[in-house]
Amino acid sequence: METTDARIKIAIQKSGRLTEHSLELLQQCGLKYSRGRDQLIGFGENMPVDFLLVRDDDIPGLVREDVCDLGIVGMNVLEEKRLEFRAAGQDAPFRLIQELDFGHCLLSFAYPENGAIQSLDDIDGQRIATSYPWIVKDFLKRRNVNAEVVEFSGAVEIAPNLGRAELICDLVSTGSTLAANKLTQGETLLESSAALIQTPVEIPASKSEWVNRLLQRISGVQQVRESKYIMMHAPRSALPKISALLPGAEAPTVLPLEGCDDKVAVHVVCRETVFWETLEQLKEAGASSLLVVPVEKMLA
Ligand code: PRT
Ligand code: ZN
Repeated sequence: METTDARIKIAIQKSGRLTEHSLELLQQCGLKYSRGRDQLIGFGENMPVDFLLVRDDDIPGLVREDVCDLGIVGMNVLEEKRLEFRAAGQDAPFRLIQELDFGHCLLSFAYPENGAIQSLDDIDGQRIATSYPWIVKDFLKRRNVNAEVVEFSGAVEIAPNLGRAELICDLVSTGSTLAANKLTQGETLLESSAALIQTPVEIPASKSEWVNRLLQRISGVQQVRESKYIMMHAPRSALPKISALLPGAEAPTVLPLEGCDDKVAVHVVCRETVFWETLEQLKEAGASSLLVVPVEKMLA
């Protein structure tokens, strides 16, 4: 029993838009795993970390009930469940650890093209089809709008054509589903991405070391994706201007250049995307031999 209790369980989506990214994130944290015969559990081989593959809607509940220590799920699902739990008198059902850099989408209203509804000002008394009834009701209440919410579990975008609703509220990423159904995107209620959550229950000492390690590695993986290591030569006098141009950089390392008194080598880690424009500005400020290389691992 002791060994099972000390293993960390992470809930991730079984098959959907977040699955591949979630598995990739765990792999980038160094996890090697094998899948159970039923494919519903992944067993960590080199860390005391296992994952459960489940429907995304079940993830907040599994983490809230401490069946899983951690979970990766969309902020849209989290917010919907948070409001549902709150209505049942259960506050703070899970701890949000950090937002992740995948699964980006918007939860927005959408109206039939060229129809009577063109904005939220026109929706009093109308029916809204959505898979996010709690978020929509909460939004309408705060805006003092009186509209009816019709719950749909999927294919929300066809509701107006079926005559089941006058407008919809659904997730949008590229916008092509709305366009294909002749719907125009309206006001956005929520900007979402995947997020990492933790159980509200205190992690037992037997697990806490590995939970902390894993959280630190996940945070490191997220930072590394944007980070770049920049190297350049620069006149000593241009250093203040160059430092100011570097996005999200810590103090640079300045190294002497053999046989060159007025020029130095500057090395720096930038924690934000480095655009061509920044490189051009650095060059204008006097930098030369600019080199930008990706960072593979980072431990703050
Ligand atoms: O089976 P399970 O319940 O686990 O999966 P699911 O069908 O509920 O979820 P899934 O895999 O579709 O999405 C999982 C998560 O991905 C969502 O909860 C969001 O956090 C995130 N995500 C990001 C999206 C989208 N983008 C998205 N575009 N989820 C759904 N969509 C759908 C949207 O509902 C609409 O039908 O894609 C369509 C719109 O896409 P575009 O590109 O045409 O605008
Ligand atoms: Zn789902």
